[in-house]
Amino acid sequence: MPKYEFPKDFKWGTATASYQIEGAVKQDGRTESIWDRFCQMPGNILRGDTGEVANDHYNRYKEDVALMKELGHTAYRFSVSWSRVLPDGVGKVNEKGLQFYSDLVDELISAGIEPFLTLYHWDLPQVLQDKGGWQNSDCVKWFEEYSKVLFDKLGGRVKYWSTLNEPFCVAFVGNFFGEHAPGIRDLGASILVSYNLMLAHAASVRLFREMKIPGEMGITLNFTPSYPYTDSEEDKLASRYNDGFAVRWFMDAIFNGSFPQDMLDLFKERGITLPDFADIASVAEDIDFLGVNYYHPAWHRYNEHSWPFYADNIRQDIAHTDRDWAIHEETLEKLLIRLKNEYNTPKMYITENGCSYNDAVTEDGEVLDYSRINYLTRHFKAVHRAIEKGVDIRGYMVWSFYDNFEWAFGRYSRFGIVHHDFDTLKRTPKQSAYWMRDVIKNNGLD
Ligand code: BGP
Repeated sequence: MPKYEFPKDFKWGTATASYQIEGAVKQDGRTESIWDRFCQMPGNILRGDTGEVANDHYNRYKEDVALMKELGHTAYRFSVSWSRVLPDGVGKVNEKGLQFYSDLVDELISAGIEPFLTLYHWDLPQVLQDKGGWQNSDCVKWFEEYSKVLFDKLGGRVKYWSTLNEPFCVAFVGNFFGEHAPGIRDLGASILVSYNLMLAHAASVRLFREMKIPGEMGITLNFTPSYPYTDSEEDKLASRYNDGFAVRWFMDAIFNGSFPQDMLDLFKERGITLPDFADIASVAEDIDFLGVNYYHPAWHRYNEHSWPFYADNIRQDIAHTDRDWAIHEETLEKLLIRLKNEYNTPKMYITENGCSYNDAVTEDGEVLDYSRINYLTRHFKAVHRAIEKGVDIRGYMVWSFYDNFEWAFGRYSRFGIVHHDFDTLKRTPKQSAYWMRDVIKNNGLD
């Protein structure tokens, strides 16, 4: 028996997202998404990279599923490209595009791998963005229609569904920081987007229940917990605002049907015109699970000139990954316990966790990513501690299956446990993939 044994039937695997791996952007009737458009604008993506080819997963999914099986995976989290399935955003279904996901799901099931499907992982059809995208309140209807197409086709075969991946990134990284598609920099607009996303999420959950789709429905949030840099009251305030932004904003909406009052007050004080949030209470639909994406925490120091949260992000003198993300697994343990205690969360899955390192294949054809094994060991154990303390966690999906198109960093940030050569498209399992195969086999680690 391993020293850190996980619960029976614990799901182990990896996560990916459609635009990051599929490539085939013009194949079989897929139309442009906001990410295809965003990548065309110079300066948006490191060294001008795009997801045009990425891992060519659309044409190589069988090979990929076979490799997952070989590596012992029992779960796989992926997302659907909306513009592949509904090229006009709404209306006519593209049967070929939809069939791809049906075939992928069959392939996974016959390999003994449980599919976890995310409806929306950031690649909105450009035609819908042209109508205002998530700022247009019609997006709730659009998302319901899109959800229905997938429930109809895959309901029963897919048992784990997520509405959205990281609404924080969709709303704020895409519409406030402007670092992701659609590249808007407007705090007010991003708050409206966050509200509409929550309404769309809840509408999709209700539809799932009405259609009596068997299985579980949830959502995936990303968390960047904040610590005050010092014990001063000012630093605590700066940290509290960042916590409101990066933890409580969506958790309060989903579990309490409200947005945090201190954040609403701050936004008003900062002169932001807020929506009326008339339907926010309806967001608190029961979900079956919460997907937790966690990479790193942040430390905040008060700065009266910093807009809008009065905070500067301070780098700590601890180990970081090559994306300069602090390695701090205690935060994950604390976060899971806190989510349970403060929100009475249902069961949770770690739907993303992992690290980027500039891995290369050696002359002997190996990838010796010991730093990743170290990172994952520390985080697996932290999750194990949270489970021992009574948090109901049912699975762990590492980001990512293979190196892929990492959004603004393109191919220049490698998160995979499988190495991907972007020129030859060759997949090479890294040492971490073999190490994880043993963890899965033993359902734990020492
Ligand atoms: C999450 C996304 C993933 C993945 C990961 C890595 O925010 O859900 O799609 O990309 O982060 O980080 P980054 O996208 O910043 O490279």
